[in-house]
Amino acid sequence: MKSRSIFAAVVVLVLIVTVLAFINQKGIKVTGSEAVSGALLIKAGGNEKKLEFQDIKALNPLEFKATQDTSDSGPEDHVFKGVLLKDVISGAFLEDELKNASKVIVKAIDGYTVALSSEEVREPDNVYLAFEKDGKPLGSKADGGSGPYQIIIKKDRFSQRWCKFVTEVSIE
Ligand SMILES: Nc1nc2c(c(=O)[nH]1)N[C@H]1C(S)=C(S)[C@@H](COP(=O)(O)O)O[C@H]1N2
Ligand SMILES: [Mo]
Repeated sequence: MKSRSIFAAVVVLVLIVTVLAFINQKGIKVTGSEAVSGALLIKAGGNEKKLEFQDIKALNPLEFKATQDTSDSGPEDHVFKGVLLKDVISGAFLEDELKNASKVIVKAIDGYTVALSSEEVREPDNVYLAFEKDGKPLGSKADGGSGPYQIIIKKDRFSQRWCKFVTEVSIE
C-alpha cells in the first residue's frame, strides 16, 4: 500500500515537472533555428511581438560608421547596416512603452545580456540593431559570425555592450 502511494506521488511529481518544463520552454520564445533565420522577440509588459528578418529590413535600414574596439582588436572603423533600435521598437508599435520605460534589456542566444537606458535608445544616432558589416551579412554564431543581429552602440568606446546573436529585446 505504502509503496503504491509513493509510486503515485512520483508519477504526479514527474507530470508536474514535465508540464512546467514545457511551459518554461514555451517561455523561451525564439529557438536556435529561428534565431539563425532572424526572428526577434520584442517584449514590453505583457506584450510580445515577434519580428522576422523581412520585417526588420522593411523598417528603415541605414548605413553608418562605427569604431569597433574589442579585447583582441585595436580600434577599427567599419561600415554597418542596420535599423535604429528605437525604430525596431516603433515597428513593433511599442514606442509609447519605450518612452515610459527606464531600461531596455537585450538578450542573446548564448545568454549574454546587456542593459541600455531608455534615453540612450531614443538618441537619434547611437543604438542600432545591425545585420550587415562592411557589405556582408553578420552571419550566425554557428558559422563564426556575430548575427544575424548585433547591437552597435556608436558612443560605446569599447564593445562590451555590442551584443552579438541578439534574440530578444525587453522594454522594462
Ligand atoms: N552575445 C554576446 N555578445 C558579446 C559578447 C558575448 O560573449 N556574447 N562579448 C562582448 C565583449 S566583452 C566583447 S569585447 C565583444 C567581442 O567582440 P568580438 O567577438 O567581435 O571580438 O563582444 C561583446 N558582445
Ligand atoms: Mo570584452
